[in-house]
Formats: sequence, structure tokens, C-alpha cells
Amino acid sequence: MAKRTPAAKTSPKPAASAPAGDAERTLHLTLLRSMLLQRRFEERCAEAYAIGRIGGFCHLYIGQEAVSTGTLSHLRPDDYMITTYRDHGQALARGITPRAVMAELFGRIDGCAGGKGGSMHMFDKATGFLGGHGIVGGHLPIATGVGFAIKYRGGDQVICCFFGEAAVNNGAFHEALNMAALWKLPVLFIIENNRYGMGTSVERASAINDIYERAASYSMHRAMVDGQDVLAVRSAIEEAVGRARTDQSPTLLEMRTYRFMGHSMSDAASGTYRSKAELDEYLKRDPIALLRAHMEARGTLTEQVMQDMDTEIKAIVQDAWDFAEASPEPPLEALMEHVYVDTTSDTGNTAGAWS
Ligand SMILES: Cc1ncc(C[n+]2csc(CCOP(=O)(O)OP(=O)(O)O)c2C)c(N)n1
Repeated sequence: MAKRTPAAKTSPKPAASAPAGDAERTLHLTLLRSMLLQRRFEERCAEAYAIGRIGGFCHLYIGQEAVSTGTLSHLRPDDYMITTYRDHGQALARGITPRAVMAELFGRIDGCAGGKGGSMHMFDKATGFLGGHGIVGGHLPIATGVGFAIKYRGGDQVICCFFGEAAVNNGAFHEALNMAALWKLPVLFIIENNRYGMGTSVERASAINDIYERAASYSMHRAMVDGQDVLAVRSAIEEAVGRARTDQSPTLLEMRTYRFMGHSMSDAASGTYRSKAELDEYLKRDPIALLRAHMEARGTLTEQVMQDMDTEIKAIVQDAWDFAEASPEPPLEALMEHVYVDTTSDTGNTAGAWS
């Protein structure tokens, strides 16, 4: 039987007469706060990069915050996630502290990967954040492997695997999906379709535009989701997580989103491959503005509350910056630590290994 969900998922609109309750207000404020933290944090990342505090590659997530927030707000603490190099926002949304993320970006010892991973390689065992990966599509088979490990151990956790739409043209995508479907593994494959792989539009790279339909090859549950609408993301994730926990079957979700910045800091403004008119059109669907408008219409957000939240978040980000700057660089002697795991000794040096 086809496991098809053809229509785009949009958030269920509350009945006009249904007043907003406390639970709704609390949830929406939490979602708004998460997205705003990512936005303000990354605005400072751009600044830190420009003055040389952050080196190497740096890919901002600005514009895509509804995907991380809507997805990760629904996971349990013992679930897992794995992602690409565009990982700062997701690290924050998963609960890694702004201090640990900023220190990592600054290459300092208090960073979540000890300052050795940097922008593209956030990692945090405590929150089940299994990386930040730089090879496009390379982490999808790892996600399938984690799904296998969960099932083998008899757990009911899930793993969420985020990747860009360009990764679906990579062989690893197909191998990972096939095996996850064949063995019924609790993996949520989440395509963040922001329309461009560096400067190449999805239309120029993919034979089909409805990318979620690729899951048909593996008879896998699938859906397209409005990735700018955090509530739509949450409801799609709720359904997929429920299926993964009870039935241990995987899902492919295509979240239609857009990055407001360039691919990386090397084309920070917008890039030459898209028009300003296109960017302006997508800016009208800023995920933060959309939730804000929704809450104002529901009577659950005032201008004052929004301003206070913004002020508080800016202070948190400044604190993260100050903390990162005060943190030392890793010592030279630590250069070769955490490169290999010693599997030969009796005790086994498993420092840094995932258990
Ligand atoms: C296997 C591989 N090929 C090429 C690259 C170079 N590369 C880095 S990012 C990127 C574009 C990826 O786009 P997408 O997957 O859509 O993610 P986005 O950057 O839009 O988040 C490419 C081709 C790479 N890192 N890995």
C-alpha cells in the first residue's frame, strides 16, 4: 500500500472562536524564543566572522529557524539528531548552551567539541547531537546506523537526520533510505529544501521538483511541509515521530524553506545566482515574523513582551561572546587527542566514543 501524503502540511488553523489557552501561549512563546535566539546568535556570528574571531568556514542558518525549532522541540532528551555543517541554529535548538556553541565557533577549549570542531562540527554527547558533518550526504548512512542501533537495543528513541536538498543527488541518500525502509528503522530524514546547493538551484540539479517523492522508491512515508511555518513543522514531526516510536518505520519530510543569507560567509550578502526580487519575496515569509503575527492575531503576544524577549536574548548572546573570548585555546599537546579510539587495550580508551 502506498504510504503517500501528497499535500503540503500546513499548521492546523484554530477555529476562529476558540480562545487561546495558557498551554498554547506557553508553547508558542517557547517556539518564538528558540527561533529568536538562533537569529540573534547568528547575526553576531556574522559580525564575529567579519572581525576574525571565527575562522574557516561558516554557514549561517538565518531564515530556516522554523525547521530546527519545530522539529527539535518535539524530540525527547534521549533521542538523537545528526546534521550538516549548517548546524549552529540546530545546536541551540537542541539545547547546547549559547556559551558552548560560541566557544566552539571561536575555537576555544570550552566549546562543545573542545574547540577542535568549529562551525561545521558541533558535537554534544549529552544532548544526543551527533554532529555537524561537512561531507554532503555523508551522515545519512550514519543516521541509518544509529536507527539500527536503537532498534537492536530495543529502545523507542528516534534519530532526526537533517540535510540539504542537494544531498538527495548523492548515492549515500539512496543507500541510507533503502536500508532504513527495508529494516524498518526509526529514522526521520528531513530535507531542508532551501532551493540552492551553493549557487545551483534545485531545478538545475534535480530531475523532479517534489523531492519528497523520491521516498516512493523505498515505499517510505513521506510529505512536503511548509518549512517557514513552525507549527506546520511541529505537526508533521509529531506524526512522523509517533510512527517511528510505535512502528519503528522511517519517514522522509521535505521542508520547503529558504536561506536569507548566502551559502556561507564567502557570499554572505545574497549571492549572484538569485535575484533580489526573489529574496525579497521570501523575506515576506520570515518564520519569526509569521509566528509573531499568528500570536498577535491570537492575542498571545504584545509588542512589549516581544521587545523584552529580544533584549533578554541579546544579553544572552553577548554573554556567550564574552565567555567564548575569555576561554583559552586548546593546548598544542591536545592536538592528537580524540583522533583515534584505542580499541586494542584491555580498558579501551573510548574517550569521545558514543555509547
Ligand atoms: C560530497 C561533497 N560534495 C561537494 C561538497 C561541496 N559542497 C559543500 S556545501 C555544498 C552544497 C550543499 O547544498 P545543500 O545540500 O542543499 O545544503 P545547504 O548548503 O543548502 O544547506 C556543496 C556542493 C561537499 N562538501 N561534499
